[in-house]
Amino acid sequence: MTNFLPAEEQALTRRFLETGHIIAPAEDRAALDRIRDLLVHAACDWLDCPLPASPDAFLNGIGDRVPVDRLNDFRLHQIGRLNAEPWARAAYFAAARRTLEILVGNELAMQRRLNLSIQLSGDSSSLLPVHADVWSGDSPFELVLWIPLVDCYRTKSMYLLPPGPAQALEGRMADYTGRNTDDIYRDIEPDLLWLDIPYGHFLLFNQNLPHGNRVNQEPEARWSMNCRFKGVFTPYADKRLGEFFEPITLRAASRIGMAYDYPNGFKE
Ligand SMILES: O=C(O)CCC(=O)C(=O)O
Ligand SMILES: [Fe+2]
Repeated sequence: MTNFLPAEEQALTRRFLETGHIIAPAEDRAALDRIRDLLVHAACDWLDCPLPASPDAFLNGIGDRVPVDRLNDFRLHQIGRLNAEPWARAAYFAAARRTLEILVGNELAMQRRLNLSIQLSGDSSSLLPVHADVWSGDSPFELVLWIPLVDCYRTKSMYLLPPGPAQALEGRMADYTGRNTDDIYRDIEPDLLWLDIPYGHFLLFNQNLPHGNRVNQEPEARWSMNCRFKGVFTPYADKRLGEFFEPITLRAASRIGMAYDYPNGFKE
């Protein structure tokens, strides 16, 4: 295969293909801090409390202020506030723009809503069992940009099955017919990568690989955001352009081509 990518882009590509993910420092740290501040402000409005001296300690300790039975209300409030800010998606993109351009493309479609996940220590009510997004209506051309708002490690983070074991699992998938996802989890557990992602970093991963989370056994709350990106002209599955995805970096030639109509009565 011809490959005119510069050497450093080829190296990143190889690493991503081999491991199914990249963890790297945010490319625009101020943009990420701005998102975190927005969520801290929104939380303080909901809780009717003063702004904390340490956003990090406040977010990690949110379980002391929000009871589990109000967690979903709280999370929906936070997501609403996040997506109401016109700048938030641009800031999210800025946190990993260069890496997305190398691994996905420079004409991108981005999910229209940012997702937010909050997992309190010991809470089993909002777990995602092992899955690949592509198994349930996502296109195999999408990557997920996952950004934590607190340090995420061990069970406070998510796990990913790397490409080798994932391929082996796909080969014996028929064996699991009629069994549940816990059976799959038990079988793949020794091969799982628990991704260690400190605040200030992003995770970009291949959602065709099995992934998920377990009960957060660490003492603090997990806060993470996720959002999907794909090449704007790559095939779509259930999540459509205009509904779920929106183009964010269309180039001149594409805009010209999309707007072009052959002249009236034109025949070859
Ligand atoms: O945040 C997690 O633990 C899982 C996220 C996930 O499944 C996704 O973003 O596709
Ligand atoms: Fe997923």
